[in-house]
Amino acid sequence: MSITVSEVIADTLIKAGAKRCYGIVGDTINHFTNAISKTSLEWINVRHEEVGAFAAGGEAYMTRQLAVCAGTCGPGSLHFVNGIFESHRNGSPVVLIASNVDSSEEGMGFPQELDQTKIYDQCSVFCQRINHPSQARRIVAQAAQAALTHQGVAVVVVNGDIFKNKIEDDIAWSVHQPQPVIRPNDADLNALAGMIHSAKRITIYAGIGAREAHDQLIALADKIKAPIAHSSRSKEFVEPNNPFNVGMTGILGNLAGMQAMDECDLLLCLGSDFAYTQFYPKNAQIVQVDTQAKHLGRRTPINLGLVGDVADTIEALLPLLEQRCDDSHLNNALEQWHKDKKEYEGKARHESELIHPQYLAQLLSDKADRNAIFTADGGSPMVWLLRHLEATGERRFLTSLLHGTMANAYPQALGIANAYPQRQVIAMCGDGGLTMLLGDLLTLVQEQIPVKLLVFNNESLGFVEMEQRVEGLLDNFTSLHNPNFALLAEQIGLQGWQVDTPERLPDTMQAWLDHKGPALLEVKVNRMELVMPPKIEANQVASTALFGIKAVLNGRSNEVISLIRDNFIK
Ligand SMILES: Cc1ncc(C[n+]2csc(CCOP(=O)(O)OP(=O)(O)O)c2C)c(N)n1
Ligand SMILES: [Mg+2]
Repeated sequence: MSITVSEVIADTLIKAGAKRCYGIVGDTINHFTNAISKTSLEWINVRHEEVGAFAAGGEAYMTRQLAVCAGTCGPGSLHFVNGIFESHRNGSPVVLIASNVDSSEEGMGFPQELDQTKIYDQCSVFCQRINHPSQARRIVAQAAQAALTHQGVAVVVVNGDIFKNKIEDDIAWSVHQPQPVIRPNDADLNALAGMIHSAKRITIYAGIGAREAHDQLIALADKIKAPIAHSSRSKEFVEPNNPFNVGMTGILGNLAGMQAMDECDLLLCLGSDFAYTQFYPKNAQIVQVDTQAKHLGRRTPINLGLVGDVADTIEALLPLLEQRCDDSHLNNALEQWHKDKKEYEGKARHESELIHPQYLAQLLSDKADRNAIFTADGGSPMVWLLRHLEATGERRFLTSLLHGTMANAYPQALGIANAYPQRQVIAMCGDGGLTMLLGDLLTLVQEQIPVKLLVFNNESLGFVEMEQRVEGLLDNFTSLHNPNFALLAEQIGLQGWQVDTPERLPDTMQAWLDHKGPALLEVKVNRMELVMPPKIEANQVASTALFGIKAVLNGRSNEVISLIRDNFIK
């Protein structure tokens, strides 16, 4: 049967489970988008391709199904790059159809020509060109299979003219997605059981690899009386209904999580590739279990490295373990965890005319649906999400924790809301983050995608301001002169609210959440807010004090007073 390359690509993606394709039409992909328009693959017309990449990534991250982006040659396909990096790092199965100039012009410096494979090779699990029209179904099937099974982005580069070619499509290339059991061999499991039996104080550190292992983690923790600390990305999976949870370690973490790791004599890192070497214990034995052997021992020296899926490995390990009775290490950690939670709750109270962002996040947690889906911009919104939003088991969270980009929140929410039209989808935006990619608010309006945007308006690049102050620098280039975001939203067809006093916040937030379509709530939050790490090092205090001295000398003593009052006396 004779069929065009465009039709073959669309059909292969649909058969692999893709529901939506995000992008902007034009020259080299017009035949492809024309083919899509005759299929069930929905085209979502964004205003900036970076938003399209974040949206596809958000959808793919939450559903673990394929989402697609497509772009024109040169700048059109180049614009996806930051959002594609995000998906590459967080493991979302996205396929990017990147196009290039016609084959007859390639290599001649034709306008808009550029080599997409050189760009995308570094942020993909698969990056290939369709060199001959007959390869279309085979290459796209391989791309989809790589994205789904290696968890990341697959890029297929196509010259504009190739899309139009007619081919005989008579070989049934298709996509395979096996679900193997992965566990260490018996000798390795026995070695692990031996280490567990000889240890006195065991802590579990659970990463994103434990996302399917909630019940197994708890069974293990109960058997060996171990507190469970978790990475920021696994919060949504590990925290709910977990009597062994003690929170997180790291700069965004809390004291209980940090101490549970510091004070153990055996640390079990399960499905975690936590990058910050300084937060691993110095005097403990460390065991790491990961499905990828290349991750073993790359963040800290380890005593035993095992290849396994967390759930499969725990299930095979449990019969080899004896029930432990001594729960003193566990109880110490839990005691500290309850203190940490009280401290967070204290910071989230409002006692003055200022709206603390912690209070705002806590109120959101209390009011949002039990199965709401939240995204947060890189910057301080990400911190407030991790510290103050309750994980219920049904709630889902996504922030840019590995790529660390700004402006991810509402673009990711845009894709997520397409995939889950029945659920509340809430984007926690920085004023810097929102304005970086402001244009696609129009897409929310045009497509009537009911994302709820919460803007933390602190009139600054607050996270960086905090970094600069902690380093003892005077804050430079961090101020933002903002519009009234609520009015701006109204102008372009979103429902908008602005709140600047704590009293009006609860009712307004309720009205915003209850609104049926896309809606924006702008809240003027306190600017002088430090993201306090779990343990304040002497050198941080010293350099923050240095900021104080510099600020006073520069006639900014009011700011020093605010900083101290809002962060240390509250
Ligand atoms: C694309 C990008 N540019 C710059 C940075 C560096 N950066 C990290 S957080 C941040 C400030 C974020 O400001 P805003 O969105 O207003 O959030 P806030 O921290 O003020 O709540 C900046 C500039 C980054 N991570 N990503
Ligand atoms: Mg800000």
